[in-house]
Amino acid sequence: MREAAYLALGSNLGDRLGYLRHALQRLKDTPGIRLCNLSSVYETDPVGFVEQATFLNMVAAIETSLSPHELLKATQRIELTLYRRRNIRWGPRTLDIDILLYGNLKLKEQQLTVPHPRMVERAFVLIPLCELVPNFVIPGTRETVQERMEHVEGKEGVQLCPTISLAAEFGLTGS
Ligand code: A4P
Ligand code: MG
Repeated sequence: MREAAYLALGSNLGDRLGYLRHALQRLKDTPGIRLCNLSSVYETDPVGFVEQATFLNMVAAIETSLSPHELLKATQRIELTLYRRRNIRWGPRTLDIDILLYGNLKLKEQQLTVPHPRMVERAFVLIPLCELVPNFVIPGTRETVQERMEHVEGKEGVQLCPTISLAAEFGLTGS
C-alpha cells in the first residue's frame, strides 16, 4: 500500500542549496519512494540553538511503499552520505531530514515520533507544508496545517527565496 508522507529538509552549512538538491535526487532514486511535489525554499532564522547560520528549509511530498521505520532508515542513510555529523543537538547541519507526516499515522517511539513532535510550533516547517497540504488535519490535533500555520509564532524569521524553484528543476510543477 502506498502512503502519502511529508518530509522536512533543512541545511545551514556549506552549499545549502546543493545539499537540498542532492538529498532530493537521492530520495527520487530510492526504491519505494516517489517524489510528488516540492514546496518553495525558504531562508529561515535558526530556532533552538540560535548562535548559528541561517537555514534553507523546504518540504517534500512523497508517496511511499516503505514502512515508517524503513522510510526513517532511508532518510538517515541519505543524511549520512552528506556527511551529517551529530554533534550539537539542534546545531549546524549539512542536511537534516525529518518525517513530518505519514498518512494519518500517530506513532510515539523514541526512534520515531509521527507527526514530528515539534512541527506544530515551527514556522519554518508549517509555512512550506502549507503550500502543499493546507487543508490536512494534523493527526492528534483538530487543526489543519493552514490554521496551525496562522497561529504559529516566528513567521517573520521565514523568508521565501523567490528565485529558486526545485519543483521545476525536478519536473514536478503542476503535479
Ligand atoms: N526521530 C524521532 N522522530 C523522528 C521523525 N519524525 N523524523 C529521531 C526524523 N527523526 C525522528 O534526530 C534525532 C533522532 O530523532 C533520530 O535518531 C531519530 O531516530 P537527529 O536528526 O539525529 O538530530 P537533530 O536533528 O539534531 O535533532 P532533532 O530533535 O531532530 O532536531 P530538530 O527538532 O529536527 O531540530 N532552525 C531552523 N530555522 N531550521 C531548521 O531546520 N532545525 C533544527 C533541528 C533546529 N533549528 C532549526 C532547524
Ligand atoms: Mg532531525
